[in-house]
Amino acid sequence: MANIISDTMQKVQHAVLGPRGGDKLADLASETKEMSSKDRLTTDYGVKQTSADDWLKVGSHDKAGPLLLEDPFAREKIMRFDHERIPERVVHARGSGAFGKFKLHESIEHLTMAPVLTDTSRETPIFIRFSTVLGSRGSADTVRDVRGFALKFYTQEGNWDIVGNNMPVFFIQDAIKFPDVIHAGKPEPHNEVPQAQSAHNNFWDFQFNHTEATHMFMWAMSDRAIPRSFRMMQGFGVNTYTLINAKGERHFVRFTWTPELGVHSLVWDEALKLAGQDPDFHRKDLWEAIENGVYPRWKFGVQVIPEANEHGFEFDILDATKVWPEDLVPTRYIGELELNRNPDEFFTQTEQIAFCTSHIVSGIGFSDDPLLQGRNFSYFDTQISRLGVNFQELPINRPVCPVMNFNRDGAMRHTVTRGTVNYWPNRFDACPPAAEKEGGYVEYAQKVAGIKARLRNDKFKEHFSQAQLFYNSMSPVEKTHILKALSFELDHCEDPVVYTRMVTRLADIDLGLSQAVAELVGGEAPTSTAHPNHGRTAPALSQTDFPGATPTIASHRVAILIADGYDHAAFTAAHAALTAARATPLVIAPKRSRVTAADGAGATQPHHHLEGFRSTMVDALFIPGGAQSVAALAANGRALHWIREAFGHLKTIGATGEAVELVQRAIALPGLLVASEGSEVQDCHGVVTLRDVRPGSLGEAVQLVKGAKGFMEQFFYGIAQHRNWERELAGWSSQV
Ligand code: HDD
Repeated sequence: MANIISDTMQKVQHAVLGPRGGDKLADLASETKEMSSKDRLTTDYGVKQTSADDWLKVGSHDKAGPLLLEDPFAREKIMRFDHERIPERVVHARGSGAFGKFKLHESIEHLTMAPVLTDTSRETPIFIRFSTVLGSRGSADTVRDVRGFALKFYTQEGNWDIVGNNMPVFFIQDAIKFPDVIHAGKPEPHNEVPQAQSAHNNFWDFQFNHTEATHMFMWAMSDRAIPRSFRMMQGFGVNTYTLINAKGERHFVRFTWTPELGVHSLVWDEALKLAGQDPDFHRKDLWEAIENGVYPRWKFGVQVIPEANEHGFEFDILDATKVWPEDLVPTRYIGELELNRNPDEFFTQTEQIAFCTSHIVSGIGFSDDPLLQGRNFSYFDTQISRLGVNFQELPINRPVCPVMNFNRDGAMRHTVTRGTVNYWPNRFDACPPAAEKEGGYVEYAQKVAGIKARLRNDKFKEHFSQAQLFYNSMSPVEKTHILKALSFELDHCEDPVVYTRMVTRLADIDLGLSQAVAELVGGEAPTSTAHPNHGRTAPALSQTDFPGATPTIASHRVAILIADGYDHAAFTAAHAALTAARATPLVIAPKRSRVTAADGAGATQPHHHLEGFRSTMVDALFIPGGAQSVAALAANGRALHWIREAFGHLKTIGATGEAVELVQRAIALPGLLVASEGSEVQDCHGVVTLRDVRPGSLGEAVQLVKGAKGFMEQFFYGIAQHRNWERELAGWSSQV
């Protein structure tokens, strides 16, 4: 019997470990099928089919009669199709993800015994799924919403999930409130309106009535809620976990990861337009970057508080509506996350992946954070209704380490376990629990005492201080965006009770803000407040103010606008420099048929035409000269709109030769001088121009530095800044 058990163990081990032990991709490959022309069409039960087109019928070849229900091939095909959909996630339904790895650079052995955080020789396979929260599976990517940022580490000691967001706090403190906050945000029950929006009566009614949400709704009204890319978001585990070291000591911990590309956002008008023009914008962006080999990376860090300091802060460190400000608890970056492979199939990988906050490995523990404790129940439960009780056997969910226990049966169980016993203890001593020294999960012996009651810690009752801290820490531009976002959202609330009361709530954050919003949306402007703004700020809350961003244009999309007769030399130089910098140049012309250069110097096949693609889908524009090309673009309303819109969205625009006047004409703002003269490069608020182009005069973008002399350096510097905020501060962006 012992042999049978160990044989079974080996088989299971092989099945879960795959040919290269511990490697998730190898594990998945062991069951992945490729389709080729050598394959033949079969039924699900393996019988080859001779027709893919005709249902079995009674009749003749010139008069086909009724269909026969007897046809097993047709019935199987239709039945499988009828059942293709599974319930979508009740929240975070819209999402996409990728595979990658976690590399630990610095061991935190003094804090935890989890090898994933102590063994620097390891690379741990990961899968990350990004999502919006409120919208259903088919909703748009760029809506204003919190973004889910869920990590699954396939460690050699079992799966570890951090089910995080791109914002460090949450709307509620206790999990019992989750259905309320979600019902309030989802489409309203009477008419199922609106889709994927917080801009409606019920959402804001809840925010007013539920003051603990105040801090979080400020994050949701900030630029963090309209990211430029999943690759440009910070991630946060939000909840307070614990780390347990080999000495049995415990520390409180929050997990944070910060993107190499910096944190960047869309502008609101762009986000609105993209929702219609390219609803899959974020999904495609992630896919494109990985396919182009520009792998997204995040520095992975921990904020740590020793157990003895638990009560040393003015806020409760177990309260998920509060950040641990970086000046009080700095983040220590210890490793790196990288995404480097797109999924093979969306459904079986991105859709079927199941995250559970309760999935932790030894050396990591929970805390008494009441949000986390409730989440631990909810995720496990929801996977059972979405995927079934055997959800952990699905290829994307199964661990890369051995799995063996006495859990059995249930719908769609497919592991076959040989042996005569399915319980512990058993007469064969089969599959005993592991000792701690064998890697068994070590429970921290936490002292717990008290009464049984519906309790809430006293410090949880303060709801405005960190909302103020967040607002105060924003740059002037970010503050303006929050004002506009609140004004947009409250304008969508038709019930005066909702928007007039919300205006008074804003006074608990900042009197000036509440007065400005009141003026825009209606409602009486408050003149005093019970909670005056304390004026304090904290680092790393503003997205322009956090460590780790290296200026780069890698993976940025740059449109090159041309028509017949374009300047081939300038075009080629820009195209080559962009490609060398690993940006993605996209050639856009009035038509998607070959465009010929001036003097027959060459020809180019555009990627898209001006109507099919829009300026919202790129990060910057370059327009080479060429009299005929520029005249054609100047006579094309859509081309002018491209330039104006990109300017309004604060994007860098580069123009050479005759295109300099085109840009001047398209933008046509008094006081904004974009035209350069002669061979001098001019950079006017991110409009970079060079009138006289000579061979080699565009320069190469070696460094992305401000005030560089060459055209390419200036242009690339602008792109790496993402947006030209000066234009917005000068009021120009809203005038074009
Ligand atoms: Fe949640 C999904 C993040 C609070 C209940 N949540 C879900 C996902 C993310 C988060 C990223 C999508 C995972 C995926 O890609 O499959 N949720 C959070 C964060 C929270 C949070 C950062 C606050 C700290 N969630 C929260 C609470 C509850 C839930 C308090 C319930 C008490 N969340 C769920 C869920 C979901 C979910 C209903 C839906 C789909 C799923 O779990 O797998 O169980």
